[in-house]
Amino acid sequence: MQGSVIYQDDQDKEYVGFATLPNQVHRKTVKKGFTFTLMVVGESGLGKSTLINSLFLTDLNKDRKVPNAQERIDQTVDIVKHTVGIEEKGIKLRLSIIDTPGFGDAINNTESWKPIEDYIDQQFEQYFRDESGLNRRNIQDNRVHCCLYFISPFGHGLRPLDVECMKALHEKVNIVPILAKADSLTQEEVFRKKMQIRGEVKQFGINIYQFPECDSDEDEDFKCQDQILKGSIPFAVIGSNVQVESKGRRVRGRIYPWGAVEVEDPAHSDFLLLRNMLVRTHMQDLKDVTRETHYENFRAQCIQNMTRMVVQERKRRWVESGYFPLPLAAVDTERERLIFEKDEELRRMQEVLQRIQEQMQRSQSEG
Ligand SMILES: Nc1nc2c(ncn2[C@@H]2O[C@H](COP(=O)(O)OP(=O)(O)O)[C@@H](O)[C@H]2O)c(=O)[nH]1
Ligand SMILES: [Mg+2]
Repeated sequence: MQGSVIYQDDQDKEYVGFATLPNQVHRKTVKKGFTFTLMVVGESGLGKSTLINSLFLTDLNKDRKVPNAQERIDQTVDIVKHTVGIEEKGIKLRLSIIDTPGFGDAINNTESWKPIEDYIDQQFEQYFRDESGLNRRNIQDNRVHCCLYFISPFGHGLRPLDVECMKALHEKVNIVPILAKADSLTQEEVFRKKMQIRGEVKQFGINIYQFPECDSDEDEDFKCQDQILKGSIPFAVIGSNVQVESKGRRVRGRIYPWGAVEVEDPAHSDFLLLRNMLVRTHMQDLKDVTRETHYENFRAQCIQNMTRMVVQERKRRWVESGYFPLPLAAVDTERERLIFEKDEELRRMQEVLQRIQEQMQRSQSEG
């Protein structure tokens, strides 16, 4: 029976025990807690700070006091990181929110998104450095997993600045487009604007976050929810920092002479859809795509740059010493590049080994 696999019947099967693997993984993650970093980006005054307050800072953390009308949010002038620890049914989530100053106010807006792009890169860089260091087990993951990009409800679709900014960021972070201040549009206008923005995203080649395909064996209800989610992009949202009286209840909303709009009413906005997507259904996928696609791109780029620097440094040393082990031109060939890359890897491993030895010696002499 060479080459074939024999599956035993259930009754005489001896359990090896790997069926507990999911539990083990789950327990480990639960113990460590989950982390997630969300960023808001877009023109000034579109309600970014208000929305993140509405999304998380109060709703998920009920002990926090709800600010009253006087405690309005000040204009954001710097990139600010808020971190909240949330615990639900014993599961810990460390949620970081990066609020960015709105751009578009300056006379010259060229590259006004640069500080945001740099911020995202810096987090990758830090992770890359930690990952190549000794303390790999305790790396803090500050990479930005999702960027809510706010689009004005007042313009005609995307502005040139929006297109430029999204294109500067789309290979670094998962962009989820948001149609801001949806209460200023009628239902029909919301529908038409969504269609227009979706068309423009395609037309300008902007890669927004793609929701994963639904598995065919999922139940019908799940598939239906998934369709609604995908059809709602860009999410039309309403934010508010105050609680209002509506139909005898106190809810987060905005009062107008003609009535109250409720942030969490699905008939009024996609707020709940967005929050469920971020927290309940797609948090892990956003993290996976960040790690597997965006961070991987960054890492590959770093290694390429490092190799180039090593090659240049060797060339420089050869020129200085007047010793050429190979024709200089040959150094640029693919084979040489790979050899240098391996050399570098070896050198790094030796460094790490040496550090471990030093540490062991130190702890022996201390003990
Ligand atoms: N109509 C309307 N106004 C909003 C909404 N969200 C925020 N605002 C108001 O818009 C102004 C700017 O909000 P802010 O959150 O500071 O905008 P940011 O500059 O994008 O952070 C404030 O006066 C908010 O009260 C919304 O959904 N609808
Ligand atoms: Mg702000």
